[in-house]
Amino acid sequence: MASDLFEAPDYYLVDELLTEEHKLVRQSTRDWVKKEVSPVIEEYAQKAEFPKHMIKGLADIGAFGPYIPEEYGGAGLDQISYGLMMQEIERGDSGIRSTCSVQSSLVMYPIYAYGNEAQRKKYLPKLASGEYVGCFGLTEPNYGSNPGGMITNYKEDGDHIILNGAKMWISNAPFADIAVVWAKNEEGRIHGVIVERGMEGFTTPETHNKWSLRASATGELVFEDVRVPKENILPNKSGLGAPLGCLDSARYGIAWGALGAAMDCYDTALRYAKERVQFDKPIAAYQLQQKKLAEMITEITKGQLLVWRLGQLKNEGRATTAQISMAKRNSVEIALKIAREARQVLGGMGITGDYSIMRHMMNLESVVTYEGTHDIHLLITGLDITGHSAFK
Ligand code: TGC
Ligand code: FAD
Repeated sequence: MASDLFEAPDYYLVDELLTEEHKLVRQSTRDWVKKEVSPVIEEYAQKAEFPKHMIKGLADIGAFGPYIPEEYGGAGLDQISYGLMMQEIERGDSGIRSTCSVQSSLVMYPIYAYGNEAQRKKYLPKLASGEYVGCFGLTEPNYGSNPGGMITNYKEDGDHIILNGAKMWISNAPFADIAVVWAKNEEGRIHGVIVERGMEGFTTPETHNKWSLRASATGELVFEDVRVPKENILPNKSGLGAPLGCLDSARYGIAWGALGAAMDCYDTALRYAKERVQFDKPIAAYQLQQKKLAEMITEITKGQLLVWRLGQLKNEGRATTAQISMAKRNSVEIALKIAREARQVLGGMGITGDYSIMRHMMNLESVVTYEGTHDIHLLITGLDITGHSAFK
C-alpha cells in the first residue's frame, strides 16, 4: 500500500478566501481520511464491500449533517465547510462521500426541512451519530432522469398507508435502517415517506457486479403492501419539487467532492512524473506530460473558484438550481478527464490498485450519472439561459 502523501493544490491562493474555521474543518477531515480511508479503501473496493466500520468515524468528524443545526445533532457549519468536507472525503473515495451525501442531504435534509418537530427529534440525532444510516429512494426501474413519472404509490388505510412499488440504484439500501421514499398518493401527488427496516413487505436486495463505486453498497427498495404509519409522511412539502430540493443540496456537495477526486489524481500524477525517469530524464521534463499536468491544474483552479463562489451564494440563500447544476456538471467532467489523463501519466502503474487514480476514474463514471446525468445538467443550463425546455 502506497503511503498517502496528498497535498491539495492551491495555485490561486484560494485558501486566503477561507476562514480559520473552514481550514480547521478541512484539515481535520483530511487527517481522518489519511488515517482511516487511504490505508484500506483499495482493499474494500477490490472486494466490493462498503467499510461499515467507518460510519462511526464519519459521524465523529461531523460528516453526517454538517449544516444541520446542532440542536438536532448536526455540526451547524456553513455551506463552504460542508463542501470542503465532501472534497476531502471524495479525495479518499467517491463511495464514502456518497454515503455522507445521502445521509446529510438526502435523508437528514428532507427530515429537517419537510418533517415535523416529532420526526426531526426522532430521527436526526440518530442519523447524525451514525446509529441510523439512511437511504433515499427516488429512481425507479422505468423512471430515472424523469422521476416525475414514478409509479411507486400508496393508499390510505386508517392511520396507516399501504405502500407499493420499487426503487432501484439506491445507495446504502442494503444496510440502511431507514429510507426516505418518494411515492404518489391517491391523487397522484408526490410525498416523502420514512420507511423503516423491519416493516413487513419491505426488502432491500443488493445490486452486484458494479465496476464503479465498489466500496459503496447499492441496492433496490421493494415495497409489497408495506403498512407505514401516517405519522411517517413528511408533512411540510409535496410535489416533485420536494425531492428535487434535496438534490440541490446533494449536487452542491458533489460539485466540491468531485474536485477532491481530481486533486488526488493531479497530486499523484505530478509526484509520479517528477520521480519517474525515462530516456534519462524525469517524465515531468517532457512537454507532453507538462501539457497534461498544466491543463489539470488549470481546470482544478477554475473549479475551485466556481465552487467557492457557489458556496458563498448558498450561504446567502441565493444559489439557484441551475448554478448548482453547472458546478456539479463541470466538476465531474473535469475530474473524469483529469483521472483519464493522470492514469496515462503513470503508464502501466496507473492501472493498478497501488495508486488511487483508476479507482477514482471508475467511481466518477457513477458520479457523472447519478444526481442528474451530465446531459440532464446541460439541459437545465440550457433551459435557464434560453427559457426553452429541451427535456420533452
Ligand atoms: P419540472 O416541471 O421542471 O419541475 C417539477 C416541479 O419541481 C420544481 N423544481 C424544483 N424545486 C426545487 N428544487 C429544484 N431543483 C427544482 N427543480 C424543479 C419545479 O418548479 C416544479 O414545481 P411545481 O410547483 O411547478 O410543480 O420537472 P420535470 O419533470 O420537467 O423534470 C425536470 C428535471 C429533468 C430537471 C428533473 O426531474 C431532474 O433533475 N431529473 C434528474 C433526476 C435525478 O437527479 N435523480 C437523482 C436521484 S437521487 C441520486 O441519484 C442519489 S445518488 C446519491 C449518492 O450516492 O451520492
Ligand atoms: P436514464 O434516465 O434512462 O438515462 C439514460 C441516458 O439518456 C442518459 O445518458 C441520459 O442523460 C439520457 N437522457 C435521459 N433523458 C434525456 C433527455 N430528456 N434528453 C437527452 N438525454 C436524455 N437514485 C436514487 O434515487 N437514490 C440513490 O441513492 C441513487 N444512487 C445511485 C448510485 C449509483 C451507483 C448509480 C449508478 C445511480 C444511483 N441513483 C440513485 C440513480 C441515478 O440517479 C440515476 O441512474 C440517474 O438519475 C439516471 O437515471 P437512469 O440510470 O435511469 O438513466
